[in-house]
Amino acid sequence: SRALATREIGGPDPLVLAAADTGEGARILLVEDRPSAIDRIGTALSQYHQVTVETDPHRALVRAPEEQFDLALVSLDLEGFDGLRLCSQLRSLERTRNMALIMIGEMHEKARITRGLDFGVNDYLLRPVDRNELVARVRTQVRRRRFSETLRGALQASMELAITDDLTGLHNRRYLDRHLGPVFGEAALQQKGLACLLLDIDRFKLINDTYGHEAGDEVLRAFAERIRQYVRPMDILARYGGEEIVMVVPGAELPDARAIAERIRERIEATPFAIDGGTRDIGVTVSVGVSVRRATDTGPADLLKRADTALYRAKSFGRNRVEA
Ligand code: GH3
Ligand code: MG
Ligand code: MG
Ligand code: MG
Repeated sequence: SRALATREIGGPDPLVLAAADTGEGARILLVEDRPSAIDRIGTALSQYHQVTVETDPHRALVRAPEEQFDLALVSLDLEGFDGLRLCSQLRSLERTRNMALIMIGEMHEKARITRGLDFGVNDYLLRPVDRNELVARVRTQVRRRRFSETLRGALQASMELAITDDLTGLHNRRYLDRHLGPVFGEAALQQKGLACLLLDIDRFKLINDTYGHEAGDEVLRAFAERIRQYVRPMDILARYGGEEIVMVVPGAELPDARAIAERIRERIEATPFAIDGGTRDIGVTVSVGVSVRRATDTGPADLLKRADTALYRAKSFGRNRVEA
């Protein structure tokens, strides 16, 4: 997801993309049961888009979320079915909520058409459908839809970037600061355990000095990747400082936390990191400061402080060890 974020952020300006978009090549679902209209609309649109015809509105409701269309054209006067209801259902389904929607109706159905526009159908066409108008309205909706998807992607990527550490791909300090409070509060409320592991590479400065900063970076990335393997979905893993990683484990009491820390410590010690494309092995050890939530803690800062103190102890007792 980091690669994605970087690409999206560093990529072309969405506004430039939108201007260049021809609005062609969309996946379109045509929900229509009149053979003459299917032929007329299908033929016109097939020139520019990939058109799927569905005469059965019930089937359309199943297919639309599964097949991810960019746009649906829905007839308002389907045999025995309210096309307006289909539109409203498509609008409320999670997977079709953002799909572009165009109604096809008769002049005398203006009241229903207005209701449709009111709950979010994007546009409409009146019968007999004019070919050029059809093509133009579809193109406009396709472009609008793509543009908003691009913006959505860019926004999500920038939000991800803001909480991600560039070097390791782990969450950053900002993420930790924002999430630890709620996690701590939840644990306190439920009177559940909450453990904090502060992991710091031993004599990392020496690794930089010996092998160079680039190699140091590589070791850091590999270190983060290895620790990532010990994390469950509900845990928080963040780069805390230069070569320190913090791991927060909801539900864990001291024995569990110690065991996790000890497993990681052993694993780091046992297997050196292969760097420079596997041409060089660098042996590393890690010291871990462990703390668990206490009833007297007033906030996450107390928890972090004790982990830090424990880490300091692990360092002064000779490193490559776990202290709590
Ligand atoms: P200790 O066992 O006491 O932890 O010794 P140490 O050398 O690991 O500790 P110290 O905190 O004194 O030094 C950490 C070093 O980590 C210093 C800094 O240059 C280096 N460092 C911090 N961030 C990065 C980084 O992103 N990349 C690289 N290569 N080095 C980093
Ligand atoms: Mg240090
Ligand atoms: Mg260190
Ligand atoms: Mg350090």
